[in-house]
Amino acid sequence: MFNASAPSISEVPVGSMTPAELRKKQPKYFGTFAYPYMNGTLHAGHSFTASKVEFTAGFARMQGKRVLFPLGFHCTGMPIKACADKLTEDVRKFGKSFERYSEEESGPEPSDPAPAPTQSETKEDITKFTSKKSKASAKSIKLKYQFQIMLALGIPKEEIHKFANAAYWLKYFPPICKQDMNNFGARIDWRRSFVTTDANPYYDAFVRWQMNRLKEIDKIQYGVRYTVYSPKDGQPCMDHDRTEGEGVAPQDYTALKLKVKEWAPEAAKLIHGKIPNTANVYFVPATLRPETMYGQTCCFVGPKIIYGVFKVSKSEYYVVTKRAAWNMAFQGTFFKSDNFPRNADELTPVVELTGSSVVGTLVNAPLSIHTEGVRILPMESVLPTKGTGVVTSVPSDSPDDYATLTDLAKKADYYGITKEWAELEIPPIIETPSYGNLTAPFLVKKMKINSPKDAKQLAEAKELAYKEGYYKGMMLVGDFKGQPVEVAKPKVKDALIKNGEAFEYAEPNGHVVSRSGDECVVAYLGQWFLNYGENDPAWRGQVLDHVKGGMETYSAETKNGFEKNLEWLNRWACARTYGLGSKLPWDPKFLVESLSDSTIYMAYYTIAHFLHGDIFGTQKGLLDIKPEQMTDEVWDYLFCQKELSKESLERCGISNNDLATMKREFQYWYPLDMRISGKDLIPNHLTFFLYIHVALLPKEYWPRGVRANGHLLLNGEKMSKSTGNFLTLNDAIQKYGADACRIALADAGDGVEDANFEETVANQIILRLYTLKEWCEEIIEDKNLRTGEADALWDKLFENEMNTLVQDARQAYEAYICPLRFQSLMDPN
Ligand code: ANZ
Repeated sequence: MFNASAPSISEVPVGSMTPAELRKKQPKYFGTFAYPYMNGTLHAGHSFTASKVEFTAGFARMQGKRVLFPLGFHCTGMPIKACADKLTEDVRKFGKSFERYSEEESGPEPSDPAPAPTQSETKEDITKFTSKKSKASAKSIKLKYQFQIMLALGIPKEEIHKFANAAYWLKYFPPICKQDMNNFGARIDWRRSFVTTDANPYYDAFVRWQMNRLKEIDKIQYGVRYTVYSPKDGQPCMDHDRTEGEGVAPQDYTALKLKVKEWAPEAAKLIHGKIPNTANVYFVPATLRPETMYGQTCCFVGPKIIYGVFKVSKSEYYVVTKRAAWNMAFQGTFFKSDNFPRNADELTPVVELTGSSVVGTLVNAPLSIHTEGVRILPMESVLPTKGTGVVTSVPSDSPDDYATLTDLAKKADYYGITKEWAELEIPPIIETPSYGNLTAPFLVKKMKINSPKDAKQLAEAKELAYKEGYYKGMMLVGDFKGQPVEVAKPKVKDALIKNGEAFEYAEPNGHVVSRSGDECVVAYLGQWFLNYGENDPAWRGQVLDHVKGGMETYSAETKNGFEKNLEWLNRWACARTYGLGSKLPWDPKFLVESLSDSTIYMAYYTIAHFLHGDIFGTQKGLLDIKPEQMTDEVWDYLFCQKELSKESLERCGISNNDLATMKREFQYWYPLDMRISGKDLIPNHLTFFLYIHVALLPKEYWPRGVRANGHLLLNGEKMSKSTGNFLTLNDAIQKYGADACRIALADAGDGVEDANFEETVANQIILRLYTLKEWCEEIIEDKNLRTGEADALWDKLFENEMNTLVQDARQAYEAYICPLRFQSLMDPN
């Protein structure tokens, strides 16, 4: 009963009714949650998500529907491979049983088995894993080596070396996951399970098919673009590969080249003999407003910031922060793309200078009306963590610049500068309807900003100035005079770049740390990407329409989350060089990235059991089909509802009957009724899931519903390995038993807001269940009870009461709320 199948083609012959009619005649329910990542065991958070499918599936069964609740095992991506590689290193260092490791090298060894991260948690770095003793004695133990983490996972020391082979993880964890889910009482159809990656050749064929098709319809493209990148890993670092900085994207700047005409005396001394006299040195500010460059009157540096002078070529040097130079190193400035550095030591400045030492330097500012040059001046608010740490100043349009310059001129002596340097003429650059042609001075005066330290007001003024300038401004000077700013901006930028006076520069718009602990940069890379977002508006429009129109999201927050995300989500790099996965069919040096191979695998569940009898595809499935028979055309036929040509039919060698049998399963179970996952997957996995369904499948088979969960708290607090407030699924079942766990999870919450697993509730439930059982047994034993017809008034009242409860429960389930407040159970009165 828990291994349901579609009505067979002998029961309901092909063509005797449409798939929709069949689904109506014999109702079905197909629910899935995100397959868990196999670098560890399941925890209570997984069980919470799983319980939503489990309960809705159970309800559907009681309504007489056929129900499909399958589960696969996700192995694609970096984490398993990264841990296996670390273990290889540990074994090399300490021996097969780590016998050469001495205790003093690291802290104490943890004794408790503890869980690994989950699919929705893969951002967490399992190398930062800390063990739990008990909540009271929770103490974080830094585990330096991967083998220690494995010990913490409860793996015997002698076994650990086997995990140095990534394939071993795939063998080890899936059976544990299955056991835990079975112990939890989840009624999963295990016949349809599989591991991802090329470890299962059928799944591999399925992934290759989707990649081929997406490329053919131009949804996958190749291009050079800015990507968040880990120098240490030597590859892009996407959301799932990060321990910090989820959602952080590249920010593009125009990097302007301000040639030094005359060094300030202190700087001149410092660079003396280090840079050839004939070379040009440039201060390189990063700006978002190239169209304002006509109005530059000086250039700011942070007086305490340390800058490097970096050699670009024999005749060219740049003054920027080391951080900016490191980003530039991956954008073609210092290194070629086939020779990117791995280590920051490979990029050392010729000389380091503090900001204060360069104050007074005269530089030539491209486009500025001050053709005789402008000065480098100090600005306290320059951030060392943004742009190049060099900021060109346009007081006509930047309130920060105007406020700083006013202050510098007022207190020139205090700042140790010549007053005139801060008093260059401020030319009008942009005409705006609201603030005139000197936006920044206007706003600074209007908002009564008296000092460059009025950070909050300045930020507000900056926002107003930027918006007004961009959307309503008109150029008053330069080659694009009379044109709107919006139009002129890219033209000015292009012209500057063409003249060799600027170049593009990008950096992450926030702090990003990779799982390998590396601070990420932005690289300019050639790569394969899924063309999500604004560059394919028709595709995005279809997805948006489906979210707004056809799809059940169970809550307004989830719907809004999708709508917002669809607005900003953009191209997604879908190929990698490091990790486990399926190879890109047309460029096999790349692997399909982990969020890109997991978008329509729910369709694979519908036929997996026909293809293979075990998760690796080594045993025959219900039909005798070899992986190589699953050609792209066969997948098209099964899922995209395309005809199979005579040649394709011959080429695959699968019988018509077998093909029809598989297609029936897909057409019956699809569309997916409910996909469920943590709400943190809305911005990536769940949106990709919609995009790819819409791109590949006919509308009839697009997802019917997506439900997003809140995070599961444990006893009202965030679950966290480092605080010890953590519960594996196995622990929970050992402690409370499956029934109490299930009820406590049902009681934990239904919405997008955080849910809460209360251990006291789980405990009380055990008692209540016990009392209930006792009471039932007692009543059954009671010989004094009346027998005969149940037609007395009390019988009718009792029946009526039961019917009301059934009705209520049904309504609650239909509204997808677990009706399991268990009032009567929790509150026997
Ligand atoms: C010239 C300019 C003219 C600018 C203008 C603004 C207005 P947001 O939008 O916050 O990203 N900037 C660049 N690097 C900086 C740093 N390290 N510390 C402080 N400010 C920095 O700001 C981008 C703008 O912030 C850049 O564009 C730069 O000033 C400044 F009318 O360049 B602008």
